[in-house]
Amino acid sequence: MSIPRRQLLQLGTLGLGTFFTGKTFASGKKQAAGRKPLVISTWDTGIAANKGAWNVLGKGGRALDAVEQGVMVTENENNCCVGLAANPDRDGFVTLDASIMDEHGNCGSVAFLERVKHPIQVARMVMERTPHVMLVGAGAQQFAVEQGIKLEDGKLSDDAKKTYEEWLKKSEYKPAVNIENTKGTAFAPLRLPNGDWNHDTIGMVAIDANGNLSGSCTTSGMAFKLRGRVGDSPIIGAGLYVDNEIGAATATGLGEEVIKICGSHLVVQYMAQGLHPEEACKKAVEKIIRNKKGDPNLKDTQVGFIAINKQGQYGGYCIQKGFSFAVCYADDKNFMVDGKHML
Ligand code: SD4
Repeated sequence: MSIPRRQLLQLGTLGLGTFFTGKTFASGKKQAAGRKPLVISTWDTGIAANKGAWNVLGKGGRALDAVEQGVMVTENENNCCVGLAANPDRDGFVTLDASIMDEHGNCGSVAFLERVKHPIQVARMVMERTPHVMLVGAGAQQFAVEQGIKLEDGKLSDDAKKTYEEWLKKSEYKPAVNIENTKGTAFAPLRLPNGDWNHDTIGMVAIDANGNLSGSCTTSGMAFKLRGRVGDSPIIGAGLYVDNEIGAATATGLGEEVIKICGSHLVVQYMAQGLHPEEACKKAVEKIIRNKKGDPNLKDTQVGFIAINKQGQYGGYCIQKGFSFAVCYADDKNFMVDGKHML
């Protein structure tokens, strides 16, 4: 097949996979057709969050609104580790990080934010109402209040208080994020009423009926973290990245490792080279594993990525067994997928 020069130029920016509209990728593998609209999000809490997003997407709404509404469902849950009901830092304060990105490459984020129920809303306000990308700490809180957001009382939820008091007995600082599905650790977060382990982050990426992509990520970060610690979730390119010409990705797990490789941006760049979202996520996971070669902490490190591309194909990959993500593309199609894992 001969490709006209103009289209060849496009290949440079969009990647082979995009050009071939999702049927054959650079790897030569046949790929399943994509879906639009589509939303995917991390961990079991993603099912409820996807429903929130689908309320927007299913009616032909914008992906940006969907990813905001979707993760707000999780931020709202009292028994959930995302949002104000989450575990505190080592000084007993819940501090929240969130980011959002739209189809135009606009983005906003907040970090080290206290007493705000929906950090994702504030992240969107930073994006839409300021010339900046990121606000942190007291300044982010002040901005939220100026925008009409009510501050909550800052008390720990009953479950978080119990977990924190238990933790204080040893005050051992040994973060082990999200391997609780398989092992259970001193840092294991709350159990949901149905017995499932809960997680402290939700990352979500979506494509709407018009083919536009957006993403969001919101978290309380690692339980019992050092005061002031910020993870990957509010860092554009690390915990979240969207390129409307290529795809969108988000991350969960040990944020430090995600930041070191600009994880979500890397996943999107792999998709730009023509890799399917799952392959792209796998490549980013491999990079972390290569970086940590010989590090005894690798066995206790979890990172998971999820991604969708412009064709509406999706995938995820993680370091350790136990990571799952929720996929939704119809009223009656909202299901969990076990992330493939390296170790
Ligand atoms: C962080 N990436 O703050 C977040 C934690 C996480 O499920 O994803 N937990 O490092």
